[in-house]
Amino acid sequence: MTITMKKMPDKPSDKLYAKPLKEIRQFTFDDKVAEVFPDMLKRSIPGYTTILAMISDLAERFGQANSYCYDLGCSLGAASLAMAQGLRSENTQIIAIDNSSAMIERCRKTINQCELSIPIELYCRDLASVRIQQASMVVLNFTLQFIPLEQRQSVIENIFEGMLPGGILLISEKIEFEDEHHQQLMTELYHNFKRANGYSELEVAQKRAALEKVLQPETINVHKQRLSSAGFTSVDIWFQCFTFASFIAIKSG
Ligand code: GEK
Repeated sequence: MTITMKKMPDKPSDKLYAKPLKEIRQFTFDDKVAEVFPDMLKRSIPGYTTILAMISDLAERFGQANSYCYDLGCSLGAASLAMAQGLRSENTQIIAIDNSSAMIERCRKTINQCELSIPIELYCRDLASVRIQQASMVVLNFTLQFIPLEQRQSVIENIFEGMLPGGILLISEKIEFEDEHHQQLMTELYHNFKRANGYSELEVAQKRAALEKVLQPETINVHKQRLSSAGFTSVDIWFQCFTFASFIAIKSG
């Protein structure tokens, strides 16, 4: 499906951590973050645009007729729009969920500006409270990392239960490594990537401190084991760069 925007919105650049802050508050998805979010993600997540393109391709391949496609932690709806672009199946609906009202409000405005032939329903909810049903595709694009560790297994099990046979789950995450030397090298390369994208040393350090208790990365093995133990049969990584990875898991048909 081709999506046409009635008017391209302005995209302000992320300067949230550019000045020295007296106190570094815990990172939240408030209005200030939502305003600069597209710029923030593009400059902070290696491969973000590639991952969105893959979400579109996978939606075309895995979308089933009479099913739902979920975007959990949708922020401004980038993954929902990518799915809408790829989907070809009949009577498919996208359900996009985020617990930040700042994100959902802006997401709604963006979606209203697009001419879509596939409906996108938006809900401001905690994704852990949503019962997944009849899903042919579920996307957790950099969202699980913000869910408390003790809830992650049940979130994945709930997704598995609600998926149709042959359905696909895509999870992108910040990851950590068991080997501390590799961890250090990947972190340094990632910080170089951020500096190359115009973030200063101060911005990198302050953002890192703000995210420290909020974003909890896990190892590749922990992710794979969780997905397998929930029942997914085909589980692997399709994208990896520095401290970021994207997994796909399929519920066998
Ligand atoms: C993208 N997927 O552009 N319930 C619902 N939403 C949540 C929860 C929760 N419990 N916890 C966090 N969020 C998007 C990018 S951003 C990734 C996702 C990042 C939401 C949170 O409000 C935010 O909008 C999103 O998850 C994570 O493809 O900022 O690194």
